[in-house]
Amino acid sequence: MAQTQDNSALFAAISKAADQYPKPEGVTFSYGTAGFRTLGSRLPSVILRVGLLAVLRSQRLNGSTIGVMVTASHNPEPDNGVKLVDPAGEMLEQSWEAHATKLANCATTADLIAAYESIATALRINVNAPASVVYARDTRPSGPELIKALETGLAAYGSQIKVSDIGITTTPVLHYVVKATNDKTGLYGTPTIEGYYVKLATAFQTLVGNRGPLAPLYVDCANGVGAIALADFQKHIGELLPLKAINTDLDKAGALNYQCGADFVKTKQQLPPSVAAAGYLSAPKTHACSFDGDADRIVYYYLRDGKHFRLLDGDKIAVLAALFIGDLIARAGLTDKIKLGVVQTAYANGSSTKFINHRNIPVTCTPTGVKHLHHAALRYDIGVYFEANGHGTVLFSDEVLETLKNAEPESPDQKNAIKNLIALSEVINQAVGDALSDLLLVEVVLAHRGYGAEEWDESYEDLPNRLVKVEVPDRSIFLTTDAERKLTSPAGLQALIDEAVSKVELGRSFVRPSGTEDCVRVYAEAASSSAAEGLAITVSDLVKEGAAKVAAEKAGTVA
Ligand code: 16G
Ligand code: MG
Repeated sequence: MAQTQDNSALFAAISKAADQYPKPEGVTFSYGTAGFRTLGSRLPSVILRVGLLAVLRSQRLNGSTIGVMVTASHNPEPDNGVKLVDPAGEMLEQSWEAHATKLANCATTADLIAAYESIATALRINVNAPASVVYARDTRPSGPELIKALETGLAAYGSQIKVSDIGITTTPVLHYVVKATNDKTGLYGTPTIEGYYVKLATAFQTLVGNRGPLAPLYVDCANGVGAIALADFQKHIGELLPLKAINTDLDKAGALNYQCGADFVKTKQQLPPSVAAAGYLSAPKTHACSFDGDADRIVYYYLRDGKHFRLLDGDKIAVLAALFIGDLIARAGLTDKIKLGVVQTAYANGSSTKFINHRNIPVTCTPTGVKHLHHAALRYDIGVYFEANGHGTVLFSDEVLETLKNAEPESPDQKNAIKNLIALSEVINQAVGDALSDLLLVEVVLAHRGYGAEEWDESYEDLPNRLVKVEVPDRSIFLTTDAERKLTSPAGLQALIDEAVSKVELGRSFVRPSGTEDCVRVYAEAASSSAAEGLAITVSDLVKEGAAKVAAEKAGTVA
């Protein structure tokens, strides 16, 4: 009886909060690959409701801290978004995405309360239990208003829950803070932004050893929150690695991700105009990198012979990291004990996969999206995962860390290799892909190898490739299998694609519906640029015809 009364007080408070942020009419929200993402002005009600779900999730997990990140990553400035972070610093468990979508789409406050109650009942959650939520946002202008909506929702619980605002920071820092907060051993690191910098800086100093100071590095911050992280981090490493930040304008309207950042560089395959104009890369042996708007993605590049743009994307980073770690494992005498593997998606360039396989490192292919790669990487003792677009990290299992800490080295070289492997596990963000942490990883490997970007680039040559966006009446008819490499629907389309691919030297092509945009994506690669282009066009045409056929059939049925 008492319980029911308590609930009604809580639901009245939640209703009062939700009434202030009604759902906009005519919009259907969906918790996609990386949370909710759309125009920031549409999102206040969604953010409030995501806050409510964060509380439920925390209660379900015995009060573990859940993270809420308000960001739209590389999207244009007017967009915003929100995603939830699970206790180990991972993306929200997939089965909960449907709950998020459900709450976000309730038309009225009464519907919202009913949906909230039904989730709580189905999952046996005591809605009066304690909970803990930590949140952050990037630099988008719509951020403060959205955080206000989040706080309004969370305030409905009063002192029943613990709420912590860590302010404006990068997505990976929020993931770190969530993981560190929930780490009962206290070994992962201090659960603050400062704790993150200290952890990375300490491990980086160990890894650089007497190789420093390293050459200055130009970093395009996409006019986003990475600029803040970079400046703060610099204070912790002094001149050991001078970080020359470019595109750091956080106040200029429309500047975020505009003609700069990792997504621009990867999709346009060119330098950001700001970098080109400043001539940073014309000096020999200089390379640069770009973060995306929330600093969880990074790509590198340089000018070959001072002229030709060369991209060093997530695939190249994966190769650099995997080979280096493989060598350290061998030097540590632990080849039999530690299983190293690489995780990629179908977008990984075929040459990279072949190159890694030739070095006897197993490769797993998963569907697109960090959560898929992350879970597959957990199956290795040390799992290197990267999407070609620059999202990625390296995961060390608890058992490996134990093995390393208890190893009894038989030589100074073994001891050194073990020390470096442990430091790598600390410099690399174990929760999620992290541009800053990946940057440190790359610079460490280059310093150890004595490589510049040219030597790194020599590992393998990318096969020419094309990525095409195809607009179709209904992308939901495109269903995939085999880690998105094959279509199962529309019926018969895959056979036609296979036939087109078989006619092209080193041809490979696949089709998948986008998880973030209303389109279907076609990827094609081949031995030559013109063949890749031709294959992409052929497959795009097949997709359009297939989609039109299904639409016509449906129209026929209805008629
Ligand atoms: C999201 C994913 C990214 C993926 C991209 C694919 C996260 C954090 N982000 O941005 O990993 O590459 O979606 O977009 O998972 P698409 O489905 O539109 O091709
Ligand atoms: Mg991002």
